[in-house]
Amino acid sequence: GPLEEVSIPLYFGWFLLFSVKNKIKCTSMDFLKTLDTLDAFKKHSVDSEKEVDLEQYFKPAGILHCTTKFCDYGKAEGAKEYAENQAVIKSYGSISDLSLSAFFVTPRTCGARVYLTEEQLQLWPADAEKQAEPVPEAAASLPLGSRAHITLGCAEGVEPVQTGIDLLEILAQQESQQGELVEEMELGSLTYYGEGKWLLNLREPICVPACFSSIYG
Ligand code: 2AM
Repeated sequence: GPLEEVSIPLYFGWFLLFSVKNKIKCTSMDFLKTLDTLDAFKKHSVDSEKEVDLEQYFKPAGILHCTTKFCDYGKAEGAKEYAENQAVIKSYGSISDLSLSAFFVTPRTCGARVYLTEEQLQLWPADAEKQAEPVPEAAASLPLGSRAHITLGCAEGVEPVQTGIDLLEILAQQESQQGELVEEMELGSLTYYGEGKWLLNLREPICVPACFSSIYG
C-alpha cells in the first residue's frame, strides 16, 4: 500500500560519526591544497596560466556518507527488495569502521574511495557497479564494491551521483594499467589518469567509524 512505499528512504548508507567528520574534511582539504601547488597539476590544467583553487572549486558535500543503495523512496529498481533484505534489517543502526583507501579528484567531483570488508559487502547491492548512468565501459567487470566512496565535493552544477561514476572510470583505467605515476607524496602515491583525473592511493588507509542507516531527506 502507499504507506509501505513512504517507509522506503531516499538512500541507505554508512554515515560517518560526528567525531571524525572534521578529520576527514581536514585531510581532504590538505590533499587539495597539496595538489593545487604541484607543478604536474598546473601542467595538466586546462588553462595552465590560470591558478585553480580546488578548495573553492568544489562545493562541500552535506552529510558525509557512503551510499549503499539509492532507493528514491522506493522508485529505484530493487529498492523494496533491498529495504527488506535480512542483512540490511539486521545491520541497521550498527557501527563499523570504513577503510578509506584513496582520494580522487576529477573536473566534476572529489571523493574518497572506501574499501569494504566481507561483512560490509553483505550490504552492497549486487548491481551497484552496473547501475551507473552512463556506465563506464569497463566498469561492469570490476569487483563488487568498487564503486564504494564518500563524496567530498562537487563542482558547481554537478550532482553527487557523478562521484561514483568518476571513481569507476578511474578504476577501470587502473585495471588496464593506464595512468602515469606522478609523485610519491607523504600520504601516498599520486597517479594521473588524463582529462583532469587524479587518484592518491593512501599508504595507510584511514579508518573511520560509521553508522549503517538511511536518510529520508
Ligand atoms: P553519492 O553516493 O555519490 O554521494 C543522495 O542523492 C545520495 O544518493 C548521494 O549521496 C548520491 O551520490 C546518491 N545517489 C543519487 N543518485 C544515485 C544513483 N542513481 N545511484 C547511486 N547513488 C545515487
